[in-house]
Amino acid sequence: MSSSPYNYSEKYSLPEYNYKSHPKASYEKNSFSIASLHFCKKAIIWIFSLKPRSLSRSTFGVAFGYFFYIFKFICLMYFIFSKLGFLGSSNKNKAATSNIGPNRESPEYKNIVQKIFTTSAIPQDSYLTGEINPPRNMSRVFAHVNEKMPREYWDWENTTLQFSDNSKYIVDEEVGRGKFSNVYKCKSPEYDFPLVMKVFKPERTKRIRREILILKNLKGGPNIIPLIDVIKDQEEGNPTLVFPYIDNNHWKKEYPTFDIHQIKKLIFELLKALQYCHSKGIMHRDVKPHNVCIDKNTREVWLIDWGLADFYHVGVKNNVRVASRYYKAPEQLVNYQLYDYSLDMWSLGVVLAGLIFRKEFFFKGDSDEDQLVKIMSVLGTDDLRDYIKDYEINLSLDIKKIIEDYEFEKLDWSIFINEENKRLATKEAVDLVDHLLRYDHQTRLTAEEAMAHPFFDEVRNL
Ligand code: N4N
Repeated sequence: MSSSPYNYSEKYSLPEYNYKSHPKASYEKNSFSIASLHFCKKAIIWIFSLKPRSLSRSTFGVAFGYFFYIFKFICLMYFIFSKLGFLGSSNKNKAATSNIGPNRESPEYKNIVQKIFTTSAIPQDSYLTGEINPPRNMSRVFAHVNEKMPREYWDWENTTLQFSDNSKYIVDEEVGRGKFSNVYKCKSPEYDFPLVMKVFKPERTKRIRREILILKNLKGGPNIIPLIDVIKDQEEGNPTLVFPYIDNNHWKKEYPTFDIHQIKKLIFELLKALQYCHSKGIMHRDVKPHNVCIDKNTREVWLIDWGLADFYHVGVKNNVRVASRYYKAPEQLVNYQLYDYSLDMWSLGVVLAGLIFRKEFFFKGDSDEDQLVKIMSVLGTDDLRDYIKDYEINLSLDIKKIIEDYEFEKLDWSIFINEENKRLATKEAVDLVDHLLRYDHQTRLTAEEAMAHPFFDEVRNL
């Protein structure tokens, strides 16, 4: 496969792409698919067509026949119920090893893709729990997703860590260093594609459980990095997550080369991942170019590092000290803790603004306070004051002083357009940025609404 940027659109066209050839296509085998339904149907027909009397004419034969008949019926029922998940507790242990990652050929996966691709005609009921006129302090969409799920779905504090055998992993070079973890390239004879190990630094065990539960809940979602295994590293025995290795260029080198079509495709793929995780009650909370991997060869987009992600619960206060400064939303900077999924939409808006205006960082503050000033200098101070009033936000003295002392007019987006970026900053692109970068988080587009924006007309049905 060539990696010339001119073939970009071809690589992205869904019908032509041969998913079978991709190594990742084979991870997930245990989901309840149409194929297993057919198997169940066949098995039922087989069992009921088998008359016990036909086995033998002796009394013993008849008794044995009936016994066999009932035994098979029980086996079949067990099989069906376990597939349907009624016997869920019995396959908890298997989860860590074999069944993680998207099987892009499975009917469920295709359904998800189908649903997300046809966003221009969004059916109303796809908003599941959507509120037309939601109260302040509550997400406009997917507000009650976690309430409706069993406790095990979101109660990460009460999960137990389970580690599989680590002896088959062979560690290569280090590829990344983070605050909470180091990432090493590695391989295993079980997988014919390269892997990475994300080795956590000690004392971080609480957070790891949250990350693992979230990765398991989101497995198979579009463009969500699939968790392959959970092990202990061979050297120190620290908890370690195993993912596929993504051969990617550094975003600082790659993003300045993007044309408008590549930008649309990238943002649209990220929206699919965000729409999916939000619909599952989860906010990523650290959307930034660093956490987006674009495969050099296949051009697939993956949203990685779910270490800061968390479950959304109505009325539960969240820590505002997450995300990287340049992508922090106003609600975090003014310490409004009842934020929701729309936090990710701000960060995505900042990524998009950086792309279309060809700025490495669209808002580049030297501190959290300065970050707010940078945002105010673009969006103006009046709307921020309205926002603070509307949501009755209690400000710290420092922030209060900043908001009172500065006076900025809201800038027209057109002032950011120059000779260099005018081909990217089209009317639609600027309009989308304008609908994502809003102080009032309830007025930002949701991921689903953003996917319906005309900016994506060109890429929506690829
Ligand atoms: C995560 C996560 C992180 C990675 C992969 C999957 C999940 C990766 C690289 C490739 C890489 C390659 C070249 C240079 C630098 N990390 N890093 N990094 O945190 O969830 S995949």
